[in-house]
Amino acid sequence: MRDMKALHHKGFTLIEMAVVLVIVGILLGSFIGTLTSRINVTKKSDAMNELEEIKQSMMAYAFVNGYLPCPDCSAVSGACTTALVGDGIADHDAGNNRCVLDEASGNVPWVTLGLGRGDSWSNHYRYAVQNEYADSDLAFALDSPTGSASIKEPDYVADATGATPHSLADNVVAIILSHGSNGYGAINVENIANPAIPVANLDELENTDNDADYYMRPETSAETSIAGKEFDDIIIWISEYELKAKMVEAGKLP
Ligand SMILES: [Ca+2]
Ligand SMILES: [Ca+2]
Ligand SMILES: [Ca+2]
Repeated sequence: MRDMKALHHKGFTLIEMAVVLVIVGILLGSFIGTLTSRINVTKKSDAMNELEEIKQSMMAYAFVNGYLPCPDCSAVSGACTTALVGDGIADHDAGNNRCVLDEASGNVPWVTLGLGRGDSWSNHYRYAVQNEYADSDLAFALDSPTGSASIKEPDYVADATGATPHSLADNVVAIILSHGSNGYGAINVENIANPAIPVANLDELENTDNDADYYMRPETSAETSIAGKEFDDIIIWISEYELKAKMVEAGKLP
C-alpha cells in the first residue's frame, strides 16, 4: 500500500501538467511577442539608416554628374520596357536626356548607386525625382525651377478626415520611401507587385499616386480608429535648397 502511494506521488497529475503547460504557453507567448516587436523595431531602424545612406549616395552622384540619378523603371509601362525594368540601373532617356519615368516614381537605382537591393522587408525602395534635377544634358543651376513636391502631415486634431494636412517640407526635388512592414503598394525584390494598398489606407495611397504630395506621420496599425487607418511608410527627401547648398559647398555650383 505504501509502495503504491509512493508510486502515485512520483509523477504529476493531469491538472499539475495542465497548469505547467499554461504557464509555459504564457511565457513563450510573451517572449515571442517581445521578440517579434524587437525584430520590427530593428528592421525599421535598418530601413531608416539605409534611406539616409541612399540619400547621401544620391547627393554624391549629383556632385559627380551634376544631376540626380533617374529612377529604375519598376514596371513595364510606356517607355519602361522589359529590358529596363527592375535591374537597379537608373533609366535616363537618351532621346531627351531626362528620365524615362517622367517624374513618376520607380525603384531606387541601387546598382547605379552601388547599394544593396531592397529594404528590410525585401521590397524595393520607391524613388521619384523632379525632371529638372535629373536632366543629364542640362545640369541644374542655382536658378533651376523651384522644387515642386511637398511632404505633408495629415492634421487629425483639427480634421478627423485628415483632409487638411500641413506642410512639413516644401520645395522638395526628390523623395525616397520604404513601404514599411505592411509592404502595400511596393514592388518586391523579385520585381513582383505586392498587394495593392487597402482603400481605407488613405495616407499610404497618397504616397503612390505619383502627384507632388507625400504624407509622413507616426506609424499606426490597422486597428486604429484614426482616418487613414494603417500607416507604416518611412519617407526621406531632398529639398531644392539642401541640394543646392551641398553642391555649392562641394564647389560644383554655381
Ligand atoms: Ca533600369
Ligand atoms: Ca506601408
Ligand atoms: Ca501623392
